[in-house]
Amino acid sequence: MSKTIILSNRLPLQISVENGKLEITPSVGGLATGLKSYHKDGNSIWIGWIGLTEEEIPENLKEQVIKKAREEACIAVNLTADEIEGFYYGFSNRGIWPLFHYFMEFTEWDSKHWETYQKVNRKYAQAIIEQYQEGDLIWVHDYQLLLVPNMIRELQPNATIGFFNHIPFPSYEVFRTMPWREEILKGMLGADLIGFHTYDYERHFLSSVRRISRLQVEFNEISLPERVVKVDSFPMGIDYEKFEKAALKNSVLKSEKKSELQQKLDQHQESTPGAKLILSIDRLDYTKGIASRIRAFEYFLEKYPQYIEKVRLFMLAVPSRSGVPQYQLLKKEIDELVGRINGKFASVNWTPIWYFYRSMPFENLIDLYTSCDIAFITPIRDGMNLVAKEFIASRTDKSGVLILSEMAGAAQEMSEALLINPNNYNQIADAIHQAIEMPLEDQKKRVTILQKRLKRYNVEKWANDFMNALEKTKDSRTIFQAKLISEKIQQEIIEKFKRAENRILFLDYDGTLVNFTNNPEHAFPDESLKTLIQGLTELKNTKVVLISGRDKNSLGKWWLKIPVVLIAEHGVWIRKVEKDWVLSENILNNWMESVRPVIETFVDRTPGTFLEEKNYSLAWHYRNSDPELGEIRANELSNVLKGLISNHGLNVLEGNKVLEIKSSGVNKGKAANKLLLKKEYDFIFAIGDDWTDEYLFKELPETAVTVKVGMKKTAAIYYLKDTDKVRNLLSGFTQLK
Ligand code: ADQ
Repeated sequence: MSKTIILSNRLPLQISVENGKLEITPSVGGLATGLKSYHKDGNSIWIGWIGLTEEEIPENLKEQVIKKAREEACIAVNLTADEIEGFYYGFSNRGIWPLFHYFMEFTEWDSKHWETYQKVNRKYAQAIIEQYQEGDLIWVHDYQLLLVPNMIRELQPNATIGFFNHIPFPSYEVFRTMPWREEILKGMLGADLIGFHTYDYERHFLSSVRRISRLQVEFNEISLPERVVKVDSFPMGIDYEKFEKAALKNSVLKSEKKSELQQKLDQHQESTPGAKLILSIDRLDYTKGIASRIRAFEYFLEKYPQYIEKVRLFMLAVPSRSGVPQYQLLKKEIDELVGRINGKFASVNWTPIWYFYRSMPFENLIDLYTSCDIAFITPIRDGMNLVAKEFIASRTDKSGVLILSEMAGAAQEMSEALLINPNNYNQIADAIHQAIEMPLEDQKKRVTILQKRLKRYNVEKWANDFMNALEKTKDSRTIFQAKLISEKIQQEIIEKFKRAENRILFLDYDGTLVNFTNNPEHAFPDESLKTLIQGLTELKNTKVVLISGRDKNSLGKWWLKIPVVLIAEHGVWIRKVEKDWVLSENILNNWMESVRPVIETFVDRTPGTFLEEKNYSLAWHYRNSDPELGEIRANELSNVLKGLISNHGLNVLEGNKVLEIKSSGVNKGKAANKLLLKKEYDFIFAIGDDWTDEYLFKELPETAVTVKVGMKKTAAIYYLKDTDKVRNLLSGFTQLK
């Protein structure tokens, strides 16, 4: 039975050695908490690090560590102290983490860390390969393992691999500053499905793929030569029921059964009736905006002094990444800030901030979530933020107000919260004021709507949605694979070719026989291509037709001495062997005068684009423009032109990074058909890479062998990956001589 293999940097459990014995505790952190319930219920194994370096595990306990992990369906990856330093503290947390959260001033790029990052990613990939069996689904998590998907792909090309990024993906302008940006994207693109929390992160990622990897992106699909990668957003939910149940249980506990913390909280409530408790919980991380939050709280007390002695901020910061200098500095900054503000406002009976720097057991988290009046969560950047969701799920009496930063991914689903900009202290102060004064009815209304949504989009749904989408990528791959020309299919096509008595080959030029170049004039045929085509023309009863969108002059010049039929400008011109060019249709070009200026304005507005004037068509090329701007402008121009040319017998053709306007009576399909009418062929072959070739594929009889170059939607029967494979197939034909 096939299984799911989950891979994350850390396992959902942490093993420590206490007095020579192994202790197991659950890991904190969003990912571990979120996925744990999925792992528990499903047929899955989880691979990751256990939190102890190889050096820290005593020799005599090593076997036991493996066994303990196994009991939880976990496989431990062993990492040395050096590896943790370079891979985790170094590249992941001093490079990727600050960059992806827009803290560019904190990024440190070190090639040694990068080497370790690659080495450790390979270790994780290897651990997967050892467990992998055909049919398994692999789900890789987060920014520490960005290279793993492609490393697995290299070893298991047919594996189904999903990748989920738990932190933001920054805009192209930020991402491009990374020294190893191409390698990182290549690593991620090894996956079949890439998931983000929000559409914004997805959009940023696709934009980087377009601009840096220069790959074709259509909506949310990226076309690689041999497969398609799907990108989507899956906002992560929480184990709603777990929080709801725990909160309900808490609410009926007798006072002597209550935790020490809960008793303290109750005492506070009793001693200062009417006072409000504001809760703040995060890992101690500069992205969480803890220091700004404290300053904003200070600003609030200054702006609304009537709340002095009536409001308290309960701040819980979980120790995190204390091996990274920025985190040590932050800890110091927060200690000082809390000290200063408490000193400034405290009275005999009241301190404004209660600050705790430690992890807390789940029961105490529930105590806090249920006892406070307001949750105050103001990250500067946060991929999602589960604390905000957990707070809402725990409010079983539907009271409470959530103040949430609009920079958290969660804000996109939680518009009933009081959304604030974490840098705007005035707005935050007003939000605290509004939260304190909010009537219960209003609180209940907001919490009810939020709960309904969180209950439905819980972590289980999140994981299932992702896994279903991953499963579906299998289907599309089967379609591509079935049609991909394997050795065997290639042999069959060649055999068919051999048996035929009259053959005709329609070969597109750019992107099919030669690769694209930045300047179309540089894509002239090399000697080996000329030899190949010459070879084809020398075969008996074989007509070779080069059918292209190019102008007749370049084609004619390049193929002067080789006896091929040339069709230029998608069928406007035809040059038979040893004949002159003939206009194949009675085509008008008087429309050009009015369309040319429109295209020229687009050339002016879009750097890197140019207008090509052919005899009977105008082409706007945007291959060299900024890819994103190019696509936007191409869409715009296409719309403008379609409006302009309707009822004029013209057509806008969308080619590979080119828009072409020409008479609608002309296309490659019609041009090819004319040749087919004159003679019977028992082997018709057509190959091409873009939309203009689709006319050809559709027009030809069903018996024709039609081949698309690259994995894109097509009416062709087969695919080939690239121009090398095309040449290889064609040279198979020539070997019949
Ligand atoms: P984190 O940055 O770790 O996660 P978050 O989503 O808030 O942030 O998750 C924190 C988790 O730790 C919560 O489940 C919370 O209950 C738990 N926790 C907090 N304080 C605790 C304490 N004192 N003791 C024990 N547990 C505590 C990363 C991204 C987020 C993203 C998640 C999930 O940075 O943006 O939401 O992954 O994708």
